[in-house]
Amino acid sequence: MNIKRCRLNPIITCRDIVPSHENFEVTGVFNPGAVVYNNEIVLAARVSEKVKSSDQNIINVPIANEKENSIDVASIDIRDKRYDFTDPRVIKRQESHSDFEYLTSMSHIRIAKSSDGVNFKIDENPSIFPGDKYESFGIEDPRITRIDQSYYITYSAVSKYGIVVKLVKTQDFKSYKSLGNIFSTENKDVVIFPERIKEKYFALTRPVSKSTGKPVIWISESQNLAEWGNHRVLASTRDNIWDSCKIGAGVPPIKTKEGWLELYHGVDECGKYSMGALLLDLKDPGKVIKRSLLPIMEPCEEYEKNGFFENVIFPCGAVEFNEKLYIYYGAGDNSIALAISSIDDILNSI
Ligand code: MAN
Repeated sequence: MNIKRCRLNPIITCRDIVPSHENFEVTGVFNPGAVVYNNEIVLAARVSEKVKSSDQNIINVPIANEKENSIDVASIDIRDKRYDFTDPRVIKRQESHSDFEYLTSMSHIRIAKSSDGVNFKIDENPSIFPGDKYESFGIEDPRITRIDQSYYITYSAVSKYGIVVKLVKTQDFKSYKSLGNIFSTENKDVVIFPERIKEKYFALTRPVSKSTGKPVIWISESQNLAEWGNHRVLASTRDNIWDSCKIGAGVPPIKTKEGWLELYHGVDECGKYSMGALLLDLKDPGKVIKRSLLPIMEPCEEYEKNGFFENVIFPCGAVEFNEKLYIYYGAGDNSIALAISSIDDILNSI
């Protein structure tokens, strides 16, 4: 499989990010949506931050306060036996039925632009910052889809109500209009197709069932991008291989001569996140034509294996640029990396 990591990887790291607040420390910049806009590549990156702490036993979790338009801080002592800190991403309450009580950081969305796809100029301020009560723990993993002259950004919003999916529209990456919660809890990894198919919009989604089964990729339809229906399973996990535990859409589907190409993430029994591909029917995207048996990329570089969270390749955006496919992915929940391939090479490998 002909796919090359950029030799300057990781191309964006925490050191490149100005914190959004003087008391904050950046813990990651990762999982970026990507699109070409005005001949430049625009990334919508997830930036995670925590409140600085002078005591190494205390984690200060920022929580957006919608009413006051301010940030509250939950100070948690890592010696507190009521909590479980084994997953660096979350703080769990022992014996609780919930997956977690707090996230260890709060994320927002930051724009970065580049004319060569490798060297990025990163905004000093957030573009989309947690605002309403569904976003108080942060907003994560943006994906961008261009439809006609507008850019639609989907992202996961995390709060005490769970994880929902939001949709935001922009024409210029300067002002943003929220179109509300498009999928209720728990859903994430939503990518919208770049054009209507038989007059309907389509999206890949990732609902999570609490009762049975594993998190897998679904497909939904809409007349107006706001209300979605005809939800059905598109692709499931496969036992004993790299995508056996969960799968989720990665980049918004790319139109090719053979079908819609979807680069997705799959998680194995050890919690390793790798990237694979699905090929969907052009006229009926609910039909899978092909699926990669082996991952197209799996974590093997230092920055993918040893980040904030180990062994993660998490693609959220890919653009056709200079006759190649530039795939932007989060590495180790810590930095942004670039892999370059071509649509033909990926199609041939599936
Ligand atoms: C979840 C999400 C992602 C993250 C991966 C790996 O799927 O929270 O944002 O990159 O886990 O930690």
